[in-house]
Amino acid sequence: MIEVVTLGETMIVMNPKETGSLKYIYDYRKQLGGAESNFAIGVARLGHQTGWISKLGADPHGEYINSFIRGEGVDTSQVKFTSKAMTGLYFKERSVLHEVKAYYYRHISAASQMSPADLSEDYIAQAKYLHLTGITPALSDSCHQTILRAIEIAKENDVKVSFDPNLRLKLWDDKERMKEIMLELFKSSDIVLPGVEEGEILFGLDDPREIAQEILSLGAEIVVVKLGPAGALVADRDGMEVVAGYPVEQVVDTVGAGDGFAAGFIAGLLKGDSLVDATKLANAVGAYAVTVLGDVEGLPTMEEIEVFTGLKEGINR
Ligand code: KDG
Repeated sequence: MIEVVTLGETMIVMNPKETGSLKYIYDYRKQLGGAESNFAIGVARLGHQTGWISKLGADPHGEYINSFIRGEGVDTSQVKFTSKAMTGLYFKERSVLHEVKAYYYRHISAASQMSPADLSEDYIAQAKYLHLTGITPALSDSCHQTILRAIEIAKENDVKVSFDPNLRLKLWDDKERMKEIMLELFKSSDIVLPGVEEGEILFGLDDPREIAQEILSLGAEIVVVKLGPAGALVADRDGMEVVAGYPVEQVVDTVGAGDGFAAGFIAGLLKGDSLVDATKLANAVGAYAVTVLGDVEGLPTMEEIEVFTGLKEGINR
């Protein structure tokens, strides 16, 4: 049985081998990334059955993405291929001016053509959690309708909805519409996992406690506000607590860390952890993920997390 289902776009990632303007970059490492499949791979590496719903181009990039994700143990039986549109693509750029800048080539991509008709009710209904992000409704109106339908199915079948706003400002022409849609999605989610910056953009608040309170008052049961290296604030109706993060000496790539965080949190809940322990696991997975180049390559197994957090000694030779 699939315990966690997620839905969203995955793209080819062109990761430059050097820093500086893309204008002068000639060598890239081809990888892949998509918030929801990053999350699915994260949960699978932590030992749980996961399924990813999406649409890919019937092209070599789509085949590569599907094989990679399936190879990580994620169920891809609900992934559809279309010859009418291409698999999305994005380039990362690193410079001293900013950590990572994304250049997207995903307008009218295959995934942006997902529609509610692509969903199987039985597939979502079998899960304990449905995980969604704020990227999908930014892709197209039909993608927005698709996640609303997925939420409806989840609600009718006692599947908990977890939601990471994952605001990608480049994807929204109308920022007011973005806010409206995010608030609507907060209201229909059981678990919301925002970052502090997202709280600032959406509510004009920079205090994590106030951000959590605001989202709880909209109806969510659990809110976890990510605080970067400082950890996270976890809140429900009974209280709030800051859970310290894990220090990382060498930060290599922060893209995908938030998805790793969400994967750790849901994997913690699946194994029956308290909210604080699930947040500890989330912090550890997020911290581990930033030590490796790539959106998914740094997502750890449970054994790696046990060594990383000092619970277990690693045997290297
Ligand atoms: O959270 C990481 C994602 O942002 C990255 O893998 C690519 O999905 C992506 C996006 O839309 O930026």
